[in-house]
Amino acid sequence: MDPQISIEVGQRLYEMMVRIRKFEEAVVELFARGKIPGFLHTYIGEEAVAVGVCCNLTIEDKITSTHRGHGHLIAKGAEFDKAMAELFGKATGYNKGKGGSMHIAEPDLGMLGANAIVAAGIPIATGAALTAQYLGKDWVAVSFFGDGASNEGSFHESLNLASVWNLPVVFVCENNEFAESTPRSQNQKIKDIAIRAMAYDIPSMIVDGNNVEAVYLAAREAITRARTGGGPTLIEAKTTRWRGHHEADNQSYRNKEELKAALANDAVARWATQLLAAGVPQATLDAINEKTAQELKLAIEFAETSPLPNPADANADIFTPFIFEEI
Ligand SMILES: Cc1ncc(C[n+]2csc(CCOP(=O)(O)OP(=O)(O)O)c2C)c(N)n1
Repeated sequence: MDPQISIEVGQRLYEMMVRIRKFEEAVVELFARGKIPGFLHTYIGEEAVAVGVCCNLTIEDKITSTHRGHGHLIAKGAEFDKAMAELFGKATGYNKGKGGSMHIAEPDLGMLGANAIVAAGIPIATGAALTAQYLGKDWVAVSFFGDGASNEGSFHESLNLASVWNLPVVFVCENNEFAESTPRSQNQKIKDIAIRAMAYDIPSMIVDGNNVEAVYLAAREAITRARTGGGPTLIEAKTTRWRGHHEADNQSYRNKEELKAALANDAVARWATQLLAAGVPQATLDAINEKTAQELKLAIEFAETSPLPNPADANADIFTPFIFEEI
């Protein structure tokens, strides 16, 4: 374990990864049983990225997420019960069941939203960083997005403005080498996405996204730079998506040997090994797993027994209700 990381932080990193892993494993099963409507894109295999970054953030800091957003939400401090209820489409969810898996948001946690539109969170984070600068707040904004998203115009426009205006924003590219079923080699010629930052005179870092310690330390540097007036950074985290693009995708296009190697390179197991070597007792890790499993069990019961939203409330909490009234 790197000496810059205390045992306390190390355990926190482990706990947050376990929280995401267990939540995602549960929703996979619940989705298969028809409990969760819509599409489900899981974050299994990528936990170390959200956790390594978000463990450096305060509740005031803002993040934007993607269609693969549960991990970011949990890493930013979400409670399982309201998150699970939202995925079930229940009235007790974070967004009263109107957001669901791909549009879940909780501004009180600084989580400005998952987003079904690829790359749409990047300008939102950039705008949040502009807000901080304009209002003289010391929060920073972090945008999580995929390798595919880095081909979108909004990625390039956001990096350009963030650079020109020296905004307190960190761009975190979760490079899992796939955009849906398309391998990156078919839509990008560059070896590393980090190189794109050079075009905007933004510093960049490449990290092993399966090494939570490496992500944590890289993010700490980038977030400190942003918070102290040093402007934006692009972090490229090389990671692996374990499951299909979404739960209806059987991944027939994937190289099975590569996938097997990725499963053997599990960030959660790797970090557990490091913690044990640093002297953390196995019983402590077991207790974290047990506590998380208990909380999850209660959250599933809460979601199952919660009411669906009242159709009469369909126009509440939205910006343009009159449009729906006129239709
Ligand atoms: C603007 C836009 N274009 C296309 C899509 C369809 N789509 C959904 S997810 C996805 C792939 C995104 O890949 P990446 O950004 O690498 O994220 P990952 O799924 O790998 O996490 C695409 C093309 C979309 N939702 N929005």
